[in-house]
Amino acid sequence: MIYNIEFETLPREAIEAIQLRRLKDTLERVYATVPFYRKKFDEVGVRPSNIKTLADLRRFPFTVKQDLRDNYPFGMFAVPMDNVVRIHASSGTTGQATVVGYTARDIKMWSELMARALAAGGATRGDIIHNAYGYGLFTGGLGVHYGAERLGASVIPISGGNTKRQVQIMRDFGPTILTCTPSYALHLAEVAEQNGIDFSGLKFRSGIFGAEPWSEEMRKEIERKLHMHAIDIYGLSEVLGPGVSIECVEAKKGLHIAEDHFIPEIIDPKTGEVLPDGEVGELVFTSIVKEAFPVIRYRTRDITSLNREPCICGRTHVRMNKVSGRSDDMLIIRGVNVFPSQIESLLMDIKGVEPHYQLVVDRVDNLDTLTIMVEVGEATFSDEVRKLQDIERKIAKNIKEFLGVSAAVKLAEPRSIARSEGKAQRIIDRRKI
Ligand code: DLL
Repeated sequence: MIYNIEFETLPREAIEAIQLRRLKDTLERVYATVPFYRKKFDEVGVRPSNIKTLADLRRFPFTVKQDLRDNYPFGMFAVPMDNVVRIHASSGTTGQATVVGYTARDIKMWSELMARALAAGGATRGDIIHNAYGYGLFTGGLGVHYGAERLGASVIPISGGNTKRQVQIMRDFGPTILTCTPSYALHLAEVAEQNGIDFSGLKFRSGIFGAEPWSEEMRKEIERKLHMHAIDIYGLSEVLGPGVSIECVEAKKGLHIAEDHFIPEIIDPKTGEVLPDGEVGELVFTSIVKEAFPVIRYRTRDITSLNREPCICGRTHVRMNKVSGRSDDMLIIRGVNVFPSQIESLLMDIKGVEPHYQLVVDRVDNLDTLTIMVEVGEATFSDEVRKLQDIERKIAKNIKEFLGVSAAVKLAEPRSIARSEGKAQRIIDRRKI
């Protein structure tokens, strides 16, 4: 079902006319209200009034995650705090988190986009939605929740964790739509099996899975084990949260980007040059409706390509292909975004620990695991075992506290971690997705 038939099936010229009008408004607004954008535009000598066609957007500078961090927490908000009704943050509880805000109107439009997304994934108002995305600063839980209510469906706000109970609720409440990360979906299937529950006997029709990369092979496995359509949903806090783009259940081939709200571009991550449709590069978004936290040419670091072929579902919005990776070293561990540099700075805070470490990421029983191998100095290494264990515990505690991920920490002998001649190979990602 198409939730907003008028806007989701607009002819190309109409989409572009809306985009141009909304882009001009947004640029005027950020120039007037966000000192960061005013300074950046002035530096390269562009003015909002320079926008005559959509192609003129290319003259404007990119925005990157570091800019958000430099303006932590609220420096890039385009409205007074009086008008902000919700705050989310992408990850980390240190000063490194990126913080985003929403006005009441932003929440309304996000709900609309999530209602569209759920409908594209096969949901209708008669559905019961089992929402196992985390509720909290992460945008997944509340984003889906508001969309589900907007659609008129019944939402079970179960959030993440307590998997055995989730499985019981699935059996007892008979939900028809599942929303969670794809890896958690597979974990749910396993726990269900251990508890004698077969997904084929449950009522699910579609699962709407995202927040981390996943492959076509994983889609097949989920569909086979969970007996439902597996639909890809994409988004990021800086741009909105979930609902930026979604696959349609009819085609399951590429994610329709809500083009009346966001202008996508694909760039060469090295040169910043805009690439033609179909070429693979880094996805960049400009938001053209949001009030509290508009972003201009935000570099997502996600690698994909755009497809403008007409889709069998009737939606006219451009499709992005499944995200294949990132142009930076960000890891997504159980839905939490973690940069190796954040781990490094926590390690370096601990006395006796050396700057030689490796992060091993794996997937055990469909759940991500993180093991941190880190060297200690000679003096520390010859200490009692108990002292070494204390250090391991302290590191694990800090990582959990500041980054929100659980890690197994293994101290290694001095000089035991391979040295490299070029870039250090700090990340070993064994997950097969
Ligand atoms: O993950 C928003 C979201 C919640 C999307 C629920 C979908 C479902 P962040 O925590 O800010 O926001 O992380 C954003 O996650 O830049 C991608 O690298 C990655 N990501 C999100 N969805 C997908 C996806 C939410 N479908 C970062 N495929 C993004 C691949 C994804 N990567």
